[in-house]
Amino acid sequence: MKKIIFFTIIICTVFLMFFCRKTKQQVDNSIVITVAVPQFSPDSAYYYIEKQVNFGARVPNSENHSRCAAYLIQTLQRFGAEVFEQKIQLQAFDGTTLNAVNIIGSFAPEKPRRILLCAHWDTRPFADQDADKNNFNKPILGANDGASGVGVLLEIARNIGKDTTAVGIDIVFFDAEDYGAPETAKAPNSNETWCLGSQYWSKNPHKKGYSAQFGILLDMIGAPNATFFREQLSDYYAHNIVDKVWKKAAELGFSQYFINDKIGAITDDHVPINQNINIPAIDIIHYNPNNAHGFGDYWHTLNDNMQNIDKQTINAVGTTIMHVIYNEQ
Ligand code: AHN
Ligand code: ZN
Repeated sequence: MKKIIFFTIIICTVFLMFFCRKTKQQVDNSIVITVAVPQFSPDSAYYYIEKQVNFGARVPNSENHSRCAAYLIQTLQRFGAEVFEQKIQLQAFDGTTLNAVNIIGSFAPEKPRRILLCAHWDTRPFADQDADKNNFNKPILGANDGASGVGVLLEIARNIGKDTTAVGIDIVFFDAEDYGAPETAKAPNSNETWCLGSQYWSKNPHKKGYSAQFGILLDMIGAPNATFFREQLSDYYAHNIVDKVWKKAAELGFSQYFINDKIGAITDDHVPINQNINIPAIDIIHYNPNNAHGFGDYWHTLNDNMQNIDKQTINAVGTTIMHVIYNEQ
């Protein structure tokens, strides 16, 4: 009988070790806490990406854009988040008034210690990097540039709704990131024409006095064999967060995606977060050093469709973020 109990315990332990990937966390020199991290599902994340792409291009002021907003709000609510809809009118570089909406899903909103996870959900109105000049004024589907970060965050939201994290989590989907002036427009201060939704939110957060321990931005995180580097402004404002995330990715065996080398500054939603609301925030963004513009071949082209999404890449990013947030106390 004792033998049976003994073997049952051994088998259960092995089973648990195999199915729940746990990570050990050193709290001080003596106590080691083991945190169970739920399994990120790349299939589920892929589905949330495809759902967005199936609305068509999500350019502000379009019908597709409104329908996608409703889907994102409803999905966050279904996962148990408290959802804030920040409806705003923003001026694009060309004078167009954009009816934009930042969508915020808060988990455990009463907790004072918080982590901000974000991505932009709009897509670019111009495929101005397309090989065919006739496509320059066509909107992009943004499977990677837009939907990938949002899809991975929805899958993370689904998990948090079931198994709560020790800290509170705010998931923010920024609008009007990608309505920036094309190079041909020769707009003055063209950097400021990007990231309009996050510029607004960082000066007018959904809650007065809002803050978080740190922020992580996901941008173009779904392409096959994507590479993420230590972006200069992330390293400048949030060096220890870059370290934390890249170290966790390496522990999990994802070093072929998370490259421990530095690259130059990228204008993205983490910049206003660092500069205006003073939350140390990093950008995880696909960078390709072989391209003159620095991004993937699909970038701002009509090829940014579902063929540009790879389950292994979204798994690497989603699993890494899950391990980071579940280990935060
Ligand atoms: C600029 O093109 C200035 N920044 C890249 C940020 C971006 C655009 N991310 C996605 N699309
Ligand atoms: Zn873009």
